[in-house]
Amino acid sequence: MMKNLAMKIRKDVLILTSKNKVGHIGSMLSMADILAVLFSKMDLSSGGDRFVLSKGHAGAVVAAALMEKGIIDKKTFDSYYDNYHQKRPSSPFLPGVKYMSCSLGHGIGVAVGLALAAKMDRKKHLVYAVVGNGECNEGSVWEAMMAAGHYKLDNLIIIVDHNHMQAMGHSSECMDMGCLEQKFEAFNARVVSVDGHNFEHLTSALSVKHEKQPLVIMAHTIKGKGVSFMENNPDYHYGYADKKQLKIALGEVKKA
Ligand SMILES: Cc1ncc(C[n+]2csc(CCOP(=O)(O)OP(=O)(O)O)c2C)c(N)n1
Repeated sequence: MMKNLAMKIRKDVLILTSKNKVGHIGSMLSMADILAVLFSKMDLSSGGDRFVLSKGHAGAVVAAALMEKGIIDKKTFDSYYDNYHQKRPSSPFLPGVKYMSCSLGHGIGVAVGLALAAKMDRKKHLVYAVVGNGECNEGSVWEAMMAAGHYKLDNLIIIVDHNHMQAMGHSSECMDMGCLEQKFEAFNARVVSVDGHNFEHLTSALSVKHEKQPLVIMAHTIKGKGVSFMENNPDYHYGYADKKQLKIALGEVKKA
């Protein structure tokens, strides 16, 4: 079921970005499996769990997942890129989504605030945030993690879409951060490392116990996953599929 959901999400964003001639398709394909698992587990009802997308440039993939879960309709999804820059960071457009960051490095800080507020209000909902590995170059990520550890935010779950790439290429060459797991651990997070395209690994990681600590799921992924010529190809950070490529890409995604 989740595999099918992920396939539909990939198909949706390939078509949408191609039609609108907008980039970041590689960033979206790398997190499709994460969202398929996460949105199957999360309470997506109003007043339920909260979601923050810190790597907001991939926001259309969240809209696709919400559409496939029946939360938004196709018309809303199809209009995602209309007035894009006004809409992207706002929550009413995508229910349950509290924040989609345009400027990288702010999502965890927002998620920490939401989790802390939930604790203060004695609310039981959980706060989930997806962050990019390149985004972890930003110091604000670590300031936020310092607070998450200090306040023992065990209602906060952060998933790092660790595709080992960022805007201009491979992270080891752009800005080598070494072992990201150790860095999150140093801020008192419970860290689990998984294959971010393995539905079972992702599902069990979401159930790991993390008393008095935030949980960080380090999801090792492939940028552009599912389309052979997009995988690990920096051209598809800012790129999208043209008409000819779209046909091939959709064929590959359906077959996978
Ligand atoms: C503060 C800031 N600097 C630069 C950018 C431009 N930018 C958009 S996406 C991106 C790379 C992000 O890499 P990563 O977090 O690894 O996400 P990926 O797309 O690889 O999944 C950059 C530098 C931005 N949006 N915000």
